[in-house]
Amino acid sequence: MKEKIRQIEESAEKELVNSKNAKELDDLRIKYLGKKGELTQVLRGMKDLSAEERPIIGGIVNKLRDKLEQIIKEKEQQFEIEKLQEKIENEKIDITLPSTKVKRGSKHPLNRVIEDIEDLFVSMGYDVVGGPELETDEYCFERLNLPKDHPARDMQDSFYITSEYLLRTQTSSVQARVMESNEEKTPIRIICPGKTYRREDDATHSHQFNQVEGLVIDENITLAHLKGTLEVFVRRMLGEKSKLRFRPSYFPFTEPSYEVDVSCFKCGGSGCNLCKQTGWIEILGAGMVHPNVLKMNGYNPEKYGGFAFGTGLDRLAMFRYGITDMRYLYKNDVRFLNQFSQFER
Ligand code: 2NM
Repeated sequence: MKEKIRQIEESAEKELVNSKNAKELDDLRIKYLGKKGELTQVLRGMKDLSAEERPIIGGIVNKLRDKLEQIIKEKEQQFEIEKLQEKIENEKIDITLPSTKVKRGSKHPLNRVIEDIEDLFVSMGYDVVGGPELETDEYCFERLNLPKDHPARDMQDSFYITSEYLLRTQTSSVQARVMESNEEKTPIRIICPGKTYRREDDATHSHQFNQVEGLVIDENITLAHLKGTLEVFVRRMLGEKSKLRFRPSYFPFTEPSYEVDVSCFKCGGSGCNLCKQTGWIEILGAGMVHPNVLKMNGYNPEKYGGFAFGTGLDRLAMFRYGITDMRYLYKNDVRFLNQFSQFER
């Protein structure tokens, strides 16, 4: 009996220690410790032993069973660790590999220009205001000091929908609305960016274009306020070295009126193809709000004065990014648009 147990011990220990995986280990557990296992058989055979032998053999078998169970437990732990390590090894991620490229869109050059202008004027206390693109004759012309028979109404050809309604030719219609609806007639500081429409279509003119107009109304507003404001505006948009030149001009809604030139940002003023050798580029119209405009929109011109200005955003975007044909801005060709992802602002 003892010899039999010794043999079981020898082979079981050897086989268990040499087992290579959980399955083999489990098979061996059944082989030795299972219901019909070799060690279990020995325990069954104990009923044939003498009373003196039984506790001795019983003790040996129990000790062996504990020992084998201990080995099995250790092997199980070992396989568990090996399995985990294999998993970690297989699922290892090389964080030094380059990532797959995520395609990102880019902001349209016009939106870049509009957002920059809005940021600048908001930082100076202005509100940004929008209004309808389909306008009435009243807000587009009448309230801006262009009565029905005024020759300036022919200055640009408009898209009339009916005899009363037209697509707005400038965003000053929005400003007329703001002046009118401000019932307390308190000071105003606004810019109005938006789409405007005229009947023309070539490389430098589109039938639809984008404008921003500014309006300030308060007591004691002078031309100096206008000049200072436009200087900040233009320097931010086209470079801090920019100089401004005011040329007397005519608009029905302002008096006096000016066309405003900026020193050429390509040659610095010495003359080149962009400024047609003049050193200057026209970019803005501006002036002091006409007393009639103030009066018609409910402001007392004895108490209040104001300045206004307007500029084409399309031309500004073209200057800023070196775009040669305005129509590129409206075609949405991705080969054109992708080029602007390089610009920070
Ligand atoms: C320009 C040029 C000069 C202008 C005038 C007004 C208002 F509302 F006061 F009448 N808004 N915008 C104005 C003045 C616009 O654009 C070239």
